[in-house]
Amino acid sequence: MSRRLKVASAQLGPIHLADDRPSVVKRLVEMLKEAHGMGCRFVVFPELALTTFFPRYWYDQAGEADRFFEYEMPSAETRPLFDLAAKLNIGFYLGYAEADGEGRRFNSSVLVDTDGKILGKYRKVHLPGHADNRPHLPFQHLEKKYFEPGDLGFPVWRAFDSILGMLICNDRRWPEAYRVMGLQGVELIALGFNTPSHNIYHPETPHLRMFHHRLSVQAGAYQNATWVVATAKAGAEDGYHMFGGSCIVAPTGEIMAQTVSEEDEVVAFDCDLDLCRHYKASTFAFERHRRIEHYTRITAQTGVTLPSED
Ligand code: CDT
Repeated sequence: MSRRLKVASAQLGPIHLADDRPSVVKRLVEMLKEAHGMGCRFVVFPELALTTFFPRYWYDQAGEADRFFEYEMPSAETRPLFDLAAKLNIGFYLGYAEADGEGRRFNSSVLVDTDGKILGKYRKVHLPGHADNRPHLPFQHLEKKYFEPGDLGFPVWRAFDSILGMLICNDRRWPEAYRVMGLQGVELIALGFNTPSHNIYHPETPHLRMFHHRLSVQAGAYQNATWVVATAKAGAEDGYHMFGGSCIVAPTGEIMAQTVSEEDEVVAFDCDLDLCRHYKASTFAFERHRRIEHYTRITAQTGVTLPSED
């Protein structure tokens, strides 16, 4: 008998500055119910799923950005989602802005089990963007101002009869992130994202932006023999557009399900977890084929070291 896990990618349409937490949690609750109705046991919500993508805005007054952060998880406002999950016996991944109570702030996600209890937490490692004020840009990308890089590494958990890991948005463009989990036998990676349709640093067409998103998650899935469930927050938030393209990717690298809208939308797929084993035992049998003696640069340096010119 193969191991199967029916999962949902629960994409959110825009969340505007004026939208309050209870209205957002209501939308998440509706999608959790929909995923349950589809027979899913695990649902992946987006990155920063409780608020607008606030790092596009420069706030310089002390405390001005505090309202975007969660000070406990679950809180009174998010608890209905956790309670419903326990009632329906369904687990989920939820991205949110974390204030840890000791003055540190992270772009985080939690893994919630079918009893509504938090099983694990991940803090985004690869923070994109800048920390300084660049008011001349059409919008900003201030993750380096509002968050610290994650300090928890890339752990995996035994959950839902699988080995499960988490990533957040920009992490998906970094092969090292997948590989660290691949080396722990990961079988399903949950990943939420908010990706602006326009690159503020370098012109790119929306088509190319979507291509790079799919290229990254499909390559990460294939090269590590894992399922990847990538879920967007999409559409125009107060006029700032982000693309959709939420998808469920097989260990073959193929997209098995994807959203078609930029609204709240749930897509599901019944994942055969044993499909991972085939690739983990052949093309990507790490223990037989990896040559770590040649990989030292990967952990020894960040930037590029050019060869000498003489
Ligand atoms: N949220 C997030 O990480 N977004 C980035 C946009 C990078 S452009 C500065 C992404 O990789 O999709």
